[in-house]
Amino acid sequence: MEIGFLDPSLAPILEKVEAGRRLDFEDGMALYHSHDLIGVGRLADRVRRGRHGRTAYYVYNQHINYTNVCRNRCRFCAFARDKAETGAYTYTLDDVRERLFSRIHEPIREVHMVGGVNPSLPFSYYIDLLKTVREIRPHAVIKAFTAVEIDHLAGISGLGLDAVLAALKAAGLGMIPGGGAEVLNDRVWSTLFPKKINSERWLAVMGAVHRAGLTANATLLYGHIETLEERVRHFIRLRELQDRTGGFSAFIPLAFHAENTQLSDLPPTTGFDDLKTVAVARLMLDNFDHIKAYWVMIGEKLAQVALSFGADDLDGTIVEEKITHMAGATSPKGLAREEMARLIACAGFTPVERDSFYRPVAAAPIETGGGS
Ligand code: V47
Repeated sequence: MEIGFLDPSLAPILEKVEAGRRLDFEDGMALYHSHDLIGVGRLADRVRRGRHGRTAYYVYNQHINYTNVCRNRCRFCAFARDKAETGAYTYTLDDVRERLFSRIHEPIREVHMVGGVNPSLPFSYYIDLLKTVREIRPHAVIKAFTAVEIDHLAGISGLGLDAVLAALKAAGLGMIPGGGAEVLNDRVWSTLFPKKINSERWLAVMGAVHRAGLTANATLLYGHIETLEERVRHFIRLRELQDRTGGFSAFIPLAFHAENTQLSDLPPTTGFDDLKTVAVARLMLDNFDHIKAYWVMIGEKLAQVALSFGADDLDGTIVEEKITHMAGATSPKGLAREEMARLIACAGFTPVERDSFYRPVAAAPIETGGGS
């Protein structure tokens, strides 16, 4: 099919895409600089359709943010608190049980569990957390602990990366979420999140995760102080690790929300940039299977449109999202399964409910909570 571009600089990129040739840094910049959003979107859609046809995925999931106490205090974060600060919380195992049981009759396939780097919690807490979820939700995949938390656990357990991952796996860890990468760049790291692991360490932890046989996602936090060059370099660094390990499953662009953060004077991302970033990610990350349009960040309406700009997944039902809503997100806190399917179908795609590994789910079993 012919693509008529308004921007002639996209034509050589189409040639590369059609020949299956890898896009380079300059191509990434040309895509970002182009005002032909529809042209960029059609390029991304071509690649998306080659991989996934008309399928668009979603997952029935539950988020649990077990603590907001965090010693890193990143400047872009509205979620974190110091231990003694108003609003600080840490769930006990009973709190976690209560949250899981409150939704026990729903066919939840994935429990997404992340929190702050809380120096008061012993390693045994994390193991017990995983065991608790596994006991109550034996059929769900536990996608938990970003590379930042894994690094912390390797330190406090004294086990190092490989052994800590083995211990977490044995306790029920099934997959690693993509958070904590932010922008894989030293300038952005030292300005916005200097107490957190840097880009080299994030990539090293993810390398260990993949070596341990765990799949992981990857993210980019965009729309703050980063430059377009830094975004494109971020994609290339992720792509290089993926070439070596093949361990990444999905990429999720995260649109920065400024409210209640130290960057609260920054404007929100635009719809143009949100769609462009989904499309550029699809085109640059040629070795990633899945690109998520995370509706929490960009709203469910734009996420639906993003399915035609390279995304093949809307993420999940969620129900109680905290990190972005504390930073002013106006999207709902959760979406019903029927609404996810409707958004996808109305955009001309076939909704497929999936598990964490993109296996289609037929009739998900209702858990009884470990035999009760
Ligand atoms: O690591 C923090 C980001 C991430 C803000 O792997 C913010 O399937 C916007 O990683 N504005 C957590 N973003 C979310 C995340 C995620 C979400 C959904 C699915 C998956 C997955 C991963 O949110 C953090 C950070 O990068 N974040 N503060 C903010 N103010």
